[in-house]
Amino acid sequence: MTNKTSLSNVSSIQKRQRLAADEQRPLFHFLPPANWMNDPNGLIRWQGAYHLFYQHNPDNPWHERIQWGHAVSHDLVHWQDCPVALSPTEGGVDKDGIWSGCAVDNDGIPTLLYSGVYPQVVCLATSDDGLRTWHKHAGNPIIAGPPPDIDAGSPWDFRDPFVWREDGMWYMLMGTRIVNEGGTVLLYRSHDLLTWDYLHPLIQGDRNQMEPFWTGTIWECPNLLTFEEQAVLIISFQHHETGKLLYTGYFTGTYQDQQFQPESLHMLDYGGHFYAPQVLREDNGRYLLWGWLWEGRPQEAWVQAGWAGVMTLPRELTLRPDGKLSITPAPQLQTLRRRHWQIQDVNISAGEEITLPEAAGDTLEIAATFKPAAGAAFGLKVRCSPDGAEETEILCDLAHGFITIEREKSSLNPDVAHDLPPAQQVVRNAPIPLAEDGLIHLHLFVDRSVIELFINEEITLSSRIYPTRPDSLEVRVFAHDVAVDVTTLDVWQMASIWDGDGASISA
Ligand code: DQQ
Repeated sequence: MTNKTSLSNVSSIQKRQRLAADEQRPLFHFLPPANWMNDPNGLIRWQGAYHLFYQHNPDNPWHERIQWGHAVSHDLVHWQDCPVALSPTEGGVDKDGIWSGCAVDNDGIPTLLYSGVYPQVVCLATSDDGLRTWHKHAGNPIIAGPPPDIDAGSPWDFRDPFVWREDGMWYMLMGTRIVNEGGTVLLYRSHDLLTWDYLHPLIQGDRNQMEPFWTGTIWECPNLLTFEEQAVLIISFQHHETGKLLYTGYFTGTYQDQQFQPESLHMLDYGGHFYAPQVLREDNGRYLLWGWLWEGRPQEAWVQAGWAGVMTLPRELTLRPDGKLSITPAPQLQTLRRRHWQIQDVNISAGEEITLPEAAGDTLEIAATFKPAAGAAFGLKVRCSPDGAEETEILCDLAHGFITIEREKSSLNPDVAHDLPPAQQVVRNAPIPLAEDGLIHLHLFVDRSVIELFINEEITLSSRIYPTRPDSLEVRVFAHDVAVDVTTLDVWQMASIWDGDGASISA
């Protein structure tokens, strides 16, 4: 059994305590004790516990000489910090950073496959003490670069191994690009995780393809999800020439005989702050997914705050009959629900805006079901100051066919960007997923500077907001020109996953 106490780390508790008074710091989302975090890595369930590794700079709140942070949870909700799992080795092939990768169970040996930089190569590490400490393989790198027939640039881009077992063999996806062509995912095969044969590109992007949206010029962090007949390939898109991280999408399709046949391409999350997710396959065939929520304020603010980057809540992914993903918050999160308010069967007249009596806060779960008439525009407002100077609007606009998180008035801080940069405008407005019953279910989590919105269990929008006023706590429901029926609206105060001093609570 993994020993919970032995994995706790006193200095990480002190770091958390030092930042605990920061009112922008989420209380029920995972984030590191301090400093920088980006992609989730190495998600694995080991002897019942969930292990979450993540791209981490433990020394500063910016992306530099990245290491693998590590946390463990026994309930998927509360996390305990573990010592940093992997750090660069002076003079080694990972001397400049330990970039993204995955974890597998190799017949009882916990094994990490990660990207060493620079140049970008694949490395391996194992643990013999229950995932606490890691030994890098003496023969690293196990893959020294892209295959010779792939022009992945100079220096090449070749990273983010995603590994699974299939018919007694190991398979690996690698994110890369082909110069002047587009982002690409390569497929490899091995019998022992150490010696790898390159098979072929699993999928190749076209840098000129604009529909349904542009997929950039390099593809990162591939994840292959297999369901009975269908498969889903998740990819994060970057514009290599500007270094701009764009957004994450997924291809529906089929995977058979080491070939992926794409059918359609969809956005995985709208909202503009979500990137580089990774999945963990549960024994019941369901997938859990975490993504990185980056900051929506300038780097000077990260430095001042002493931290940057948050993990999403765990999301459950299943396959819908149309081959697309159904996305819902993991049900375990319900254990954080505390004080509860509810309204039922209320008609909001055209032009009306109602402040919910008592149901206010900066750590809330809200589940609202609307029965809209055609052409209605309605929604919720959260983190509202009583005078409306600060507010964040979740707008469902049926006439124009989109749902958005409007952040124009989210923060009175003039340094906070109110809108997304041009390259990301495609994730600003999400299409409205229509349910057979015509209802719209908004499932919203507000956690101080984080908003995660799930719509009809299909579309998600994740955003960052930075209200400045301590009284920006009210919740409102509104209708524009056409009245709307609110069938039910539940609000829960959410408990913190850390104790009063900001330290981890044992699960
Ligand atoms: N982040 C990692 C890379 C990955 C990128 C570096 C995506 O491995 O491609 O921190 O955010």
